[in-house]
Amino acid sequence: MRPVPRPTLYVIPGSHPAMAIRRMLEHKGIDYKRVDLMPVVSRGVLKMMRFPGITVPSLRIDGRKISGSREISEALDEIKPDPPLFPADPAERVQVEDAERWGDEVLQDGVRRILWNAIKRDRAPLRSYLDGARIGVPHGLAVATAAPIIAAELKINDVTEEAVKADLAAFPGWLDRIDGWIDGGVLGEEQPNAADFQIAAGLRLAMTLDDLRLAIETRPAGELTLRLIPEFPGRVPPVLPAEWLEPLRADEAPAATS
Ligand SMILES: N[C@@H](CCC(=O)N[C@@H](CS)C(=O)NCC(=O)O)C(=O)O
Repeated sequence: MRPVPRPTLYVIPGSHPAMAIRRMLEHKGIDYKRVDLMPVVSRGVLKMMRFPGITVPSLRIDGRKISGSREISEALDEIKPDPPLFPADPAERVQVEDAERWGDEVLQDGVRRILWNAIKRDRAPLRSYLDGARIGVPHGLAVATAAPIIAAELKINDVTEEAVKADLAAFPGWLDRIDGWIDGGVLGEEQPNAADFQIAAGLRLAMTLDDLRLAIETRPAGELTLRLIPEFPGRVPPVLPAEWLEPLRADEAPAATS
């Protein structure tokens, strides 16, 4: 019998959905090999390897090629049901799937836009996201030559000033929604589910920005995030315009005492 090859996970350093899948694999005790790809270049590589999508995370496992964090979380439960990433109860499962979808479509995209806008303002912190990554070129060189990649990412992800301002204005509401799910038992139970990992990864990347960290870490959402993902490479010192951050600052203010 031929040995079964180790699953291979394709990631981009600093990718939050890729981190969600890394933690899911670890949670399930699935040994895997990680391949770090450079952003943008990743698209061509995944296409060449005939993955169904051109984004990370993409996973090769049991002879299957799967792209997309939600597709992968579903497949992982089929491949190794224990511990489960989705509840057995159908109504509870729908709630977790809804939260996971929101974490993917709203939070994930918003945090990605905020991060690339910050990197557009100051490219130096990009190097900190490469900690521990093997991308085939020296990290200093990668950052020094990153201008075309940054420009492409701003375009690919529609990172307009308006969109980022709107994301930051919406952020306190996103945190309220997540805290509400924790309160209602959809997130934050002892056994983490797929939505826990998806949302914690989005918030964990957001917490690498000094501009956002305080507003998140003081809340139940922040506690959950640090419990599930204590380590995440990268740090961006304050760089976003103060007026864009006002909605978050208002949220951070301690309750008034009379
Ligand atoms: N929402 C999808 C897409 C993920 C996605 O867009 N990943 C980004 C990295 S966070 C990517 O691969 N971007 C390609 C690039 O940067 O060139 C998922 O959760 O899998």
